[in-house]
Amino acid sequence: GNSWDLDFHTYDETLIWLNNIVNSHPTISSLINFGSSFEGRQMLGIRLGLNSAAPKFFFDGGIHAREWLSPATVEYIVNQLVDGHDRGDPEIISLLQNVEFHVLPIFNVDGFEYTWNTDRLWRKTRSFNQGSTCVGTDPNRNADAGFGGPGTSRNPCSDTYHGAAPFSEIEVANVAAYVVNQTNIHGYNNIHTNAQLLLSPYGYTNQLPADLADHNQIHNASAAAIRSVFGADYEFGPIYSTIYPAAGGINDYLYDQGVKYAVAWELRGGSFSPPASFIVTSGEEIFEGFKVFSKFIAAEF
Ligand code: 0X9
Ligand code: ZN
Repeated sequence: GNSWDLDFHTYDETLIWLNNIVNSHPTISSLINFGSSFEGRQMLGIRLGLNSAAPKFFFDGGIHAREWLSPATVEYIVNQLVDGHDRGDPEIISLLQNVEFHVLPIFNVDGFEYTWNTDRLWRKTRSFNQGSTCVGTDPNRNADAGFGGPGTSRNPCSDTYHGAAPFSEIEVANVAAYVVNQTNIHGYNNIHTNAQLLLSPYGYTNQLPADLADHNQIHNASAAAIRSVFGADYEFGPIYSTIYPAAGGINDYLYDQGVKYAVAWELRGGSFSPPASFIVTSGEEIFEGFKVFSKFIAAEF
């Protein structure tokens, strides 16, 4: 493993880490600037691949500020892809030739910073709400996918507050616009902790998506690969029936915009603040599932 993966890292450290990778690997990577957050922080990500004509797969971590294992696991995956390339691992080289990865390690940058300096269990964004002293919107209830529907709150003080309007949160609008403006993008994974589930559309309705059978197939294969590492059981299925109704999810929005495999994975954890030793454990098992998921995309598109 990489020494980066032995600890959780701040927003500032993560910017340096991204810049270091791109500076030392200009042929396989470049920076992605998704725009600025509500408080003016840069939302910085990385593109990784050897073939810009390959189907694209976007994944992000840290949409919920307190879910620190999520950015850490996303960063573990990036390190595995970079290190695998550097040592000439044929499986990783082939992956980088057949899929182009677009990655945003920390989605909710303002909330994440707030968990480091003020409130470890903060979840939402840090935007202001008119007529309320409560701060923040749940970015995972804010997309234009059944907005305001089941599993959302209209109370700005709630942790599942849907926000004033679809895409009122600049961070959610930035990510949605970025993905929608890509061509040939077929995978999107919005990575959370800690329910240990592989979730697929929909969260806003109990109606089943047209691609349910393919979603179940890719997740069944991913879950088997994850299980092969430490025996952990990750169940899978539509958000609505597998965890609970939750409208306004960005994965649902992107699915309805045509991204066929627009999913949300819930990592292991048991809490929102597991010890740093969980990073390598989570990373090792999730990377196996992630490779299987990526290979399905490479094979189909
Ligand atoms: O409630 C949520 O947003 C997710 N659980 S969490 O504990 N990480 O907050 C589950 C909902 C997943 N739904 C979508 N991605 N749409
Ligand atoms: Zn979450």
